[in-house]
Amino acid sequence: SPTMPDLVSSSAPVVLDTPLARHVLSGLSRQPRTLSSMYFYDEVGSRLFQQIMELPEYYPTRTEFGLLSRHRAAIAAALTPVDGAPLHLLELGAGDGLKTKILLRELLSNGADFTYAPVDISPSALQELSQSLSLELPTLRVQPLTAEYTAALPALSQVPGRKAVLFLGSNIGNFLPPDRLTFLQQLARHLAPDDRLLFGFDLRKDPRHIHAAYDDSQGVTAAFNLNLLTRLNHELQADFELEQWQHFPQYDPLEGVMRSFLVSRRAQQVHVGALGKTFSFAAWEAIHTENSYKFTLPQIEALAQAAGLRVQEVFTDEQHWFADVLLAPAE
Ligand code: AVJ
Repeated sequence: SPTMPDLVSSSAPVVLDTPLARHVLSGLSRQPRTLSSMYFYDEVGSRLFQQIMELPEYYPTRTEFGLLSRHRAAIAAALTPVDGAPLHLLELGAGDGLKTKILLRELLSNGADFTYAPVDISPSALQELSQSLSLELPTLRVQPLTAEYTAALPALSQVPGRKAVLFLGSNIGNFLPPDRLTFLQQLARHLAPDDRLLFGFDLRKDPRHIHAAYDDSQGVTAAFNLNLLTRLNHELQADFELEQWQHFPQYDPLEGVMRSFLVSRRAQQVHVGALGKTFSFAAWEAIHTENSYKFTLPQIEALAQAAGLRVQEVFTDEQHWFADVLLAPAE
């Protein structure tokens, strides 16, 4: 009954068994400490990311939006089956779909026969997207799915007809190189010869531009990174004191990767209630929270080849800051 004192919980804490809890246990128990950027996107995080996309320093979204507008006719043509067969257009990590709407409009105005299937890890982002699509593009057939990318792949083999998979925004940059290859190989396994992929890649450029995009003057990116700790406080009953942690992004021009960290400003202990565990952090110890890889075209070619794919066409902006690459199964 609710009035009975709970005598068990103090000696045997209830350990929560969720993907987030398991991830935090392993990520904070290892050295260096790591937490995955996959968990940035709760409701607040998704909203902060929308704010990031509007920042003057955050060039990727604006650049990709521009190149999609510029090349929309060619891209829509490349994605549309020549024989008029129905197309299943899957988008991994759709978010607010702002960039994708350029292509959706183009396909609709061409009279293409297609279903749009956005996949996102954030239920709130996906719900907002579905609502805005039903208002702005009421004739569009939409099949949303709340899932992490890799969980959405098996469903691909169930799709009977032609498929195209969108993975925009350089989301692929979050994967470590071996995971990136595995992901693309898995995806390639679900493709028939006429299926296509359109992948966004942030390209290498002046490191100062890249750095500024992840260290904006308004502190939105800092809030986005720190929100991960707020999420752990709420969902795992942790007691992170946000003032004791600092957003620290660093670009490595050798590896072409922007790494983001949360650095402990002093020696401190953090209790995570849902794990029944306390973690000790040394002064200035870092938690690695994100990788955002930047690419070269030869690297993209090599990646495609290693995954059993070929680069069919590269769409880019005038400055060559970003590329949307059309991939097809290799012969
Ligand atoms: C959504 C993964 C493409 O890596 O640039 C933005 C996320 N992190 N600012 C990126 C992000 C910090 C973004 N991606």
